[in-house]
Amino acid sequence: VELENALFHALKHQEFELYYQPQVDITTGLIDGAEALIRWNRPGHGMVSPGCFIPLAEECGLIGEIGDWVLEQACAQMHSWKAKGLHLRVSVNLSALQLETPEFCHHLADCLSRYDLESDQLELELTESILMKQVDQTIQLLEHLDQMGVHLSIDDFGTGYSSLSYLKRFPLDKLKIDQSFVREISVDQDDAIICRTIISMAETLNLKVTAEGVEYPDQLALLAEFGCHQYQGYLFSKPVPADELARLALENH
Ligand code: G
Ligand code: G
Ligand code: MN
Ligand code: NA
Repeated sequence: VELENALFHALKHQEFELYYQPQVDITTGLIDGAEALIRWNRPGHGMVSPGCFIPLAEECGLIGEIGDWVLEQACAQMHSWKAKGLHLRVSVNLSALQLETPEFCHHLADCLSRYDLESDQLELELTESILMKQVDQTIQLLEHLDQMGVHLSIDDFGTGYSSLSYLKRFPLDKLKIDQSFVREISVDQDDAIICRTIISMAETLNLKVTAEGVEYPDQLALLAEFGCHQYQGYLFSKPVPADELARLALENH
């Protein structure tokens, strides 16, 4: 309960901040997007990881407001980057409860238009468990988002239970290979095969692939060989504050 109150307080007193991790085009080596990752600068506690407080926010019903704040903040950031000549696509992580809110699409469209953004500048990251929850309803919703022009990706891909037949039915743009498969890609033959298989399946389904958690050049070299499009990871940069991301993107062009 104490933590719950602290979360509520954090929303009101702007203790949240979005960090951004570059997404790098493997062929060109250029930054072509960034994933927004929320941080909580809790007074007296330092930076608190979302792994700790997002599950709690989901339980206590604050995830709706936090999710709205994240969308608003990400759009405001893209707007201000645009003014500096930086056209970066930002991807935002969603919780299941956000998608279930009836006004979600409306709120999203409103946010994009208030900040004068094209909808294809925004990407939404969904997990397999979100997608598999109520498949038919989810497909309808995703089709609406797809028609709006928003990009859709599956986060932590490979760790859930999505069936291939459903994958084909969702209007997706991208799969993000979970970092657990990337970690030992150069030493574990099974992980290498899993990555290669995801990439070739994605090609068949006309989806882009982002590899997550890339820390070493030999991991990147294998992913490049398998035809992976994009990567994120400490090899290029950890998640950084918005100004730092802008600096990285401007010097990398
Ligand atoms: O950045 P870090 O690796 O600590 O993130 C931990 C987890 O928190 C990841 O699973 C990530 O998807 C999740 N996360 C980060 N930011 C957000 C957010 O804005 N909304 C939701 N729902 N999850 C987030
Ligand atoms: O679940 P999701 O993929 O949204 O969460 C991404 C998480 O992975 C974030 O907490 C981010 O800080 C973390 N992360 C990003 N790059 C790397 C990396 O190269 N290595 C490791 N171990 N974690 C990473
Ligand atoms: Mn993510
Ligand atoms: Na992920």
